[in-house]
Formats: sequence, C-alpha cells, structure tokens
Amino acid sequence: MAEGATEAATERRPSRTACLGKHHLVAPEDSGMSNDTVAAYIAATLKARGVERVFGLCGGHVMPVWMALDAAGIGIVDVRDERAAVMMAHAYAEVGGRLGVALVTAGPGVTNAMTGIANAHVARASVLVLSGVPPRMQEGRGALQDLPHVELVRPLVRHARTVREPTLVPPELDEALARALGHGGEPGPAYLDFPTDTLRAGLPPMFWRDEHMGPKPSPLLLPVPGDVDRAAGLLLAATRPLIVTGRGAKRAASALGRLLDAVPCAYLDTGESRGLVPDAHPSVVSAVRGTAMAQADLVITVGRRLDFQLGYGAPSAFPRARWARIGDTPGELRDNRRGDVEVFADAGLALEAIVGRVAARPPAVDRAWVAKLRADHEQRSRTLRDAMRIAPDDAHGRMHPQRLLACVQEALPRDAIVVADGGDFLSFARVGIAASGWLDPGSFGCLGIGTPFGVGARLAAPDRDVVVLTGDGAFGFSAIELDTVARHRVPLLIVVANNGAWQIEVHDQREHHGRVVGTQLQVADYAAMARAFGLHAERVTSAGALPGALARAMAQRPALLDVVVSPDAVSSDARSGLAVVPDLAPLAAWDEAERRWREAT
Ligand SMILES: Cc1ncc(C[n+]2csc(CCOP(=O)(O)OP(=O)(O)O)c2C)c(N)n1
Ligand SMILES: [Mg+2]
Repeated sequence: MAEGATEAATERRPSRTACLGKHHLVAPEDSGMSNDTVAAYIAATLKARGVERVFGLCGGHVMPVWMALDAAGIGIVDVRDERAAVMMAHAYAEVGGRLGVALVTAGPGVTNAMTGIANAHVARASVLVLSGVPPRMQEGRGALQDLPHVELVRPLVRHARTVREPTLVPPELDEALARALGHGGEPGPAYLDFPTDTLRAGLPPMFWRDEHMGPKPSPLLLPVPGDVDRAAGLLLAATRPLIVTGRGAKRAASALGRLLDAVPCAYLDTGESRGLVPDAHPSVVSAVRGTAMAQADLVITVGRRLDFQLGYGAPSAFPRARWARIGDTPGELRDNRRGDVEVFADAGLALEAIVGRVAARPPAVDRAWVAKLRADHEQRSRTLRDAMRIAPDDAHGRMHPQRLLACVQEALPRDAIVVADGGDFLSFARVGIAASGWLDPGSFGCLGIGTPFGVGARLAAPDRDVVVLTGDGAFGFSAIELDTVARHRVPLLIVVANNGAWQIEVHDQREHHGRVVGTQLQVADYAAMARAFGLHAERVTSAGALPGALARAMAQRPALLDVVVSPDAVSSDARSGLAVVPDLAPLAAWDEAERRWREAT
C-alpha cells in the first residue's frame, strides 16, 4: 500500500490544514468544508486518477461531492440536462482515451441520465456516473427523490451499487473505476451512489490509502502464441482477406498500418473506428462495402462486434468468408459468429504478433482483387464528391443536404473531429464526409448526441476543431446545451440541416403507409435560438451564401449555422430500409439475401 506520508496519516485524524498523504486534499480555510469527508475522498481519488473535469448538474443530494470536486481543483462542466452530462462524459472518454465522469442528483437526475448511460453501455464507453440517495435514516420513507437507482440502471452498466458505509467507499470506488475502464472485463458505464449523510460523514485517515486511491496500470491482454500462429496461417492462405475494425482497434493504428503493409488486405472501418486508417490508404474500400463483404474469403474483425451494422456477420451477408476474430471483450471476440480463429487479446498486441509471423512470408492475397475494389471505391467516391458539389436545389429553391455537406467538407480543417447526428442527414454525412475524427449515434441510434458529444470531444481534444453536423430533429433534443456551449466557451461549429421534419420517417411513411402522420416539424429559427444564448449564428438559405457563412462561423466559434435544406432528398439509409426495420436482417438487401439463404439451406 502506502508510502511514508500515508503511513503517517494513519496515526491521527486530519486537521483542516493537514496534508495527509500525497492524495489528501486540503480544504480551503473559508470553504466551511471538512477535508476528511467521504465526498472529499471521492474528489481526491478522482484527482489522483487524473480526472480533470466532471460533467454534471447540481442537486442537494450530491452537493457535498460537487463542492469537494471544486475544492480539489477538478473543473465542473455544469449542463442543462443530465442526459447531456453523460453524453459529454462519453465523448470525452472516447476522444481522450480516458475515463469520463458524470455527477447527477438523485431521482430525476438519474432517470434523465439513463439515456446517456444506455448509450455509453452500447458504445462500451468508460464513464463513471455518480449520484446520491436520501440520507440513511430517510430511505424508503417517502423522501424527496427517493428511487431504486441501482435497479433502474443495472442492465445498462458494468457495475452498480449504493454505498452506505463510509469506510467501504474506498474499495467500492476503486472497483467501480476498474469496471468502467474495463480492467478484466468489458469497458462501459459504472454507477455508484451514496446517501447524502454518507457523503458528509468523516472517513478516518487510515482509509485514505494509495491501495485504493492511486492510479492503476491498464492491464493489456497478451495473445496466446498458438492463436496468433493460426490467425497468421489463415491470413497468409487467404486470397481475399478483409479487415474490419471497431472500438477495440482504436489504440492499434500503428500495428494495423504495419499489417496492411505486410498483407495488402481490403479494409473497412466502422463508425466506432473511423479515421483509424486514412482514406488515402490503398486498402480502404468503404465505398464498396457490400461488394467487399460479399466477396471476402477471410474476414478479420479487430475489436468489432458483429452488430446490425455488419449484418450480424450472417452467412447471407458474408457468403464466402472464414472468420478470424480479435478482441479483448467477449462481445468483440465472438458475438453472433464464432471465428475459425479467435485471438482473445488487446488488438494492438495481437496485430503486432501477427505482423511478426507474416512479415517475411509471401501472402496468397489476390492483389488484383484488392486493387479492383480500391479503384471502384475511388471512382465511386469521386462520382459522389462531384455530384455533391452540384446537387440541385428542389423545386422550392431549397438546398440539397449533399450540397451543404460539400461546402462543409471544403471548410473542414484537416484534423477536425466531426460529430454527426440525425436521420437522413446523418446518412448523407456518413457517406459524404471524410474526417480524421468521427462520432455518431452508434449502434444505440440515439438522436440528440450532437451538441453534447461536440462539447465532450472538444474538451478532450482542445487542439482539434470540432464540427457538429445535425438534423433539426436530432438537434432539438439537446438544443438547450447551447447554453452550456456558450457559458463554457466551447468553440464548436454546429451546423443544423433544417428540413422541418423527422424526414427519414416521413420517407418511410410516404413509401410504405401512403400518408404522413406526426413527423413534420416547423422550419424553426434555430439561429435566433442560438443567438439568444450568445452564440454567433446565421440562417443560410442558399448554397452561394454558405462559404462566407462558414468562414464567419469558423472565425467566431462557438457558432451555429441554421441551414434550410430540402426534405425531398432521400438518403441511402432511407433507401436501404434501415428505418423500416425488416424482419430478418437490418437492411432490405440483407433481409432479402437472408430469405434466399434460408430457402436454399
Ligand atoms: C432518441 C431517438 N428517438 C427517435 C429516433 C427515431 N429516429 C431515427 S432518425 C429520426 C429522424 C431524425 O430527424 P432529423 O434529425 O431532423 O434528421 P432528418 O431525417 O430530417 O435529416 C427519428 C425520429 C431515434 N433514433 N432516437
Ligand atoms: Mg430533419
């Protein structure tokens, strides 16, 4: 456990000015706070773990922690809705490769946070959510904001507990941190709450120990050599190998690059890993995703679940493939489709080890196959880019969303992180925008992440530009966070594609139901709304006005552009049937293929 100073701390209770061990805090003399409380301990531990800011919304039940965080010098990003606090912590974690922390009050604070918690659960984002419950003597007696939080969040978190006994806070907090970070398991949200009187209670000095407070190394799973041999063998024998990456590959960019140099596979990223391999790399074939999936004879998933975005890895979507799966979580290793080889290991270490086995040997890869996919990818991308630049206005003179995106792409700084949200507009952006950093609603498909993810991303990467591209419907969920953006001076550019509708649903209703019900919005004045919160904002109604508006907005961030776009444009997600939710598979084409496959087998 401890070093000398902490040992000494066990001998006496702390005075308000004593520094007891390297993690112990000294409360400001005039703060009226004691520095030996559970709340102060939580703040000191977070500080010791490198937490620099916490996203939250205040309330009496968590006030002791709130004040202790501030006393510890941890920044508080105070938001307008708890859902946004968790989403900000989520993006902060994902972009920064670190823990995100959200602090929300009891009752409605927790229920509001639940959508954010669910989103982090599906995305496997390392978020610690802290809250309060009524004091122990009031629990279950009809106290203000008394709810069984732990029962509510249980299926959405890696760990959930109410900690009532002050001296158990150190190990409980330590375990929750480890679970959130995925030490020995899948990363994701972890949840703890404390009765307010527990937060105020003193925690004797002998419990302030490095054993629980100090930073812990992140253990990386080493690959088993035999598994690496088998994976390398499969790869060397494959003629049409395809690598698909996801969340678990994010720290493995350099090993991945070396593998692609050694064996020129076809490569697909997914929303979770976008930007990992630059678009200019000759292996990238994302514009011909379907063809690559249909023709591959070996698919190697790296830190990627076979969720709906990959057709669950079904034989009907990947008719010729054998599988190698690499992952350090059970889902990323073997959900839906077992691998012929499974390498249960950190992705970077596994890829390095595979490179070591294949580098000196000639692969059987059909280079002409990869080259053809790449040529088709480039051709398709070029055609799309050209079409986007001249996508015509509709009969009412409203801009095509692709035209908007083409202008945004021109104005996008090289290293920018793009956050995309919406229905049709997200779909257009996903296909049409190239960016080195990317966040979107992910597999949870959760509208409303735009502005909160933008805030979290920018705070995690203060030297990168962050641009939020959002449909008007999606924007509305978290629109009030413009206030948070302004108060905290987060220099985002937010572009709202305003078509006055939940348009992807409108297309579905028109095509499959013959009428439009409850899916129209107003073409509201979001620029006026943004100005009300102090942002620079403009409404743009013509493509000609866009470059100037984008330049002014970039220069005066935080800024919002409210761009009126045509509702008539139909995105690929609307066409693919994603919004219709087919019976057997997530997209119409896969659903059809699955039907044929079932008939034939
Ligand atoms: C929280 C949430 N509610 C509802 C949906 C269903 N949904 C998916 S896309 C969409 C429409 C989004 O509208 P908008 O953001 O304006 O984008 P547009 O399709 O108009 O481009 C809806 C309602 C969802 N994915 N998430
Ligand atoms: Mg819309």
